[in-house]
Amino acid sequence: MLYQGLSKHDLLKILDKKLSNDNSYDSGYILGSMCSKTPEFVKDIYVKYIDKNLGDPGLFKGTNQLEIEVVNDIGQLFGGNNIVGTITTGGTESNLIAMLIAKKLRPDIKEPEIVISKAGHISFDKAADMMNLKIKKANLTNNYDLDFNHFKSLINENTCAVIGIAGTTSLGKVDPIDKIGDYVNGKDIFFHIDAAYGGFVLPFLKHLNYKVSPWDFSVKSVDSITADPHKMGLGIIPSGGLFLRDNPALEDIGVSMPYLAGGDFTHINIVGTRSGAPVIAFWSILNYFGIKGFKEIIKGCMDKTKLLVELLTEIEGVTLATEPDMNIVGIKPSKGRNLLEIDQALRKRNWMVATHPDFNIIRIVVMPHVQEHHLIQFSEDLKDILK
Ligand code: 0PR
Repeated sequence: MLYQGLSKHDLLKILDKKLSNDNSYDSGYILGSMCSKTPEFVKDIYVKYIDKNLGDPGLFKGTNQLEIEVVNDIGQLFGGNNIVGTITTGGTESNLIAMLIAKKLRPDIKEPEIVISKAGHISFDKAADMMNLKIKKANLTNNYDLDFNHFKSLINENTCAVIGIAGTTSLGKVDPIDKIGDYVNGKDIFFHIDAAYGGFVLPFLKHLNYKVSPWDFSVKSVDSITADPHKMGLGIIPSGGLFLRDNPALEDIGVSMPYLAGGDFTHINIVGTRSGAPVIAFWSILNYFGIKGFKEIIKGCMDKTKLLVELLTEIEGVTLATEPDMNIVGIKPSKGRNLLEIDQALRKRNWMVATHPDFNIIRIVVMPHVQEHHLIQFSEDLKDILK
């Protein structure tokens, strides 16, 4: 019953009960999520600054400066200088803003189109739906890579944006971003990179001497990048990021809000009122872990990914969809096995994987909360199910 005037003690008791059937990252059963546990140290910081509103940045000039600083630092990490942008509510909002910019930059196109791989995230379908864009999807090869020739063939004079993916949702694959960059170079087409997942993996993989093909602002024609703190950046939910190469044309993109209490401000976010606390939390996370700390976290995830791959090769009834490029593993049922049946059987044993029927794969994301013993138990259960 509502509005009883309960004490904090009673509220917590009731909430603990009501929320008791939520899953926890610590259980190890969440294997298919791209989000993870918030680092413990940042919780106090987040709560301390919880009422900052970046919808009215003139009131919170310090928080606004911190956002600029975070965007700039990440821009540098992504091989850029003079990078502008915003911390958003997630990859969807970042991708929506990027598509809106692309559309607005080409008012001359009557029926604008965007081109993306078939492995593109659903947020681009949402963008197409909301902004009346035609979305064209390029095929994948047998190894789930982008078929670049098909991709190229979809680009025409109505194309306002092409999207390269640096870490696909289903398998963590990276598109040939330098090739796309070369192709669109000199054409008036906005080149957006969706690194919602890979953005906080790839820079550190490079530091760890993994082979990483160019995916960021080091590719000359890249105009913008989505990269989410609330995925591998370990940020608070919600926090996404949109990073843009500074360009005078961007000045006409936002919406001016002249009546704000803190004074005139131009918004480019989809949302209006937005919390500054995730920005403050992410600034803290970056400065707490540093490059060294992130490298260690990514190394841990990659070591566990290798372990999972080894465990899977010993299991009959499934194969690896492809050699993982990052900490995402795709499992493919062997001939005669059914994806959804395997998924159901895993669910009965509490395992929560991500199932992609369109690619006939089960996805495991080896996030920092996933421990070795969870993967060992999972593969034993999988083996047992497939017996
Ligand atoms: N771009 C890519 C490449 C993504 O993988 C995702 C989300 C997005 C954009 C959109 O990000 P937001 O969800 O932040 O708007 N990828 C995950 C997925 O679809 C989202 C997710 C995260 C789903 C945690 C489930 C979950 O438990 O798998």
